[in-house]
Amino acid sequence: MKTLRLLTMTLAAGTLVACGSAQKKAAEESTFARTAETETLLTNLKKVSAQGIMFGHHDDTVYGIGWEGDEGRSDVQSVCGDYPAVISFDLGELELGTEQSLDKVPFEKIRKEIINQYQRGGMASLSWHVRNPKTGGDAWDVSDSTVVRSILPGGENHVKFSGWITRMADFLNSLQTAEGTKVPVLFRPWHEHTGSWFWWGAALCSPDEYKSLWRMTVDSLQAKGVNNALYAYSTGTEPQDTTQYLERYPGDDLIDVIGFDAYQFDRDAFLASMDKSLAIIDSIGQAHGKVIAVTEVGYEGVPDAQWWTGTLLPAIEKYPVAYALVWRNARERVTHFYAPYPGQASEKDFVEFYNSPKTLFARDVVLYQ
Ligand code: BMA
Repeated sequence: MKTLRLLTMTLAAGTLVACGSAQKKAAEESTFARTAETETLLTNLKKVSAQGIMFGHHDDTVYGIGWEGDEGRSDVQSVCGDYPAVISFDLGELELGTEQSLDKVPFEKIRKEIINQYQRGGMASLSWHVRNPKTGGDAWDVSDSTVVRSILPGGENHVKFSGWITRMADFLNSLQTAEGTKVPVLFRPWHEHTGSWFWWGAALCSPDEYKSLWRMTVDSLQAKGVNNALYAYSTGTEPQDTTQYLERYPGDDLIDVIGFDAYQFDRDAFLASMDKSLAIIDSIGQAHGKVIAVTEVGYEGVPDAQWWTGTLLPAIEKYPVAYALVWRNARERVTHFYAPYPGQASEKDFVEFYNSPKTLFARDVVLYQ
């Protein structure tokens, strides 16, 4: 079934070639345009949900349960034989100029794995648990409610934060293959802002300040030559309707993918909130022509042996979701994992999930042709 889908996607991709060269020309004409590969990725993301839902996993190839840094290793690949179609990484603490992220992954390794993921035909998504530029605390430091204002133009931390953005731009610009092709990525900063656990959260800044934060971020990255990024806006499950979802939306000109992050604690509550949030993004996605995704999802420790086909798949399959991504298998906190690994209780069910014609892994997708 996977082979059949691959063929369909290859045929569909064939029709994109002509379009790709037109985009390349457009990209060359404007300093701020995106590279042809980035435009092609966006075009294919818009089509992919007609083929299935891409599976994603955070930090998939950098560590897992009982291992760290093994070349080519992935808990997901060990269980089902293929890599996730989407792998996300977090760039928290890149802004400090240090060598490793807040989760102790060397940025050099992240750079390498983003390029590897591109070369296997999948997508990389990047979140940013950026430190608090005012207090010196971490992303979760919500002790001061003027941080966003302080980094906007005219604010006392604007110059400092501009330096942090420069480091981000340098990293994004450095994502290049040996042949010099810039690798497209999905950048997903300022996430879960409808809650109030990060310094950019709902109770910590006004809607206008939040929107300005986004505009400043994208404008600064583009001004520094970042032309290989798509941008994702992702809330928590707080919005109850489309108006609430869009209250802090920075604008169609800035955003390519809209999504939300949702975790299971109680199954019924999870299913209800998935359905509510999916209906919201589906309706906005159609009205605004945006790709929709479940940007983070999961059930910590996956204690339900049938969770993949019994809960996750039924929750997402009714909607044209491009991808659903589960959080990390923390090697340093062994109960903090969201994907199966060999011997884990949901391993067999995950293989069924993988075999479903509705799910897509790295070998199933054509994103750059
Ligand atoms: C959280 C947890 C933390 C981690 C953070 C950023 O959800 O996994 O341990 O530091 O994400 O990756």
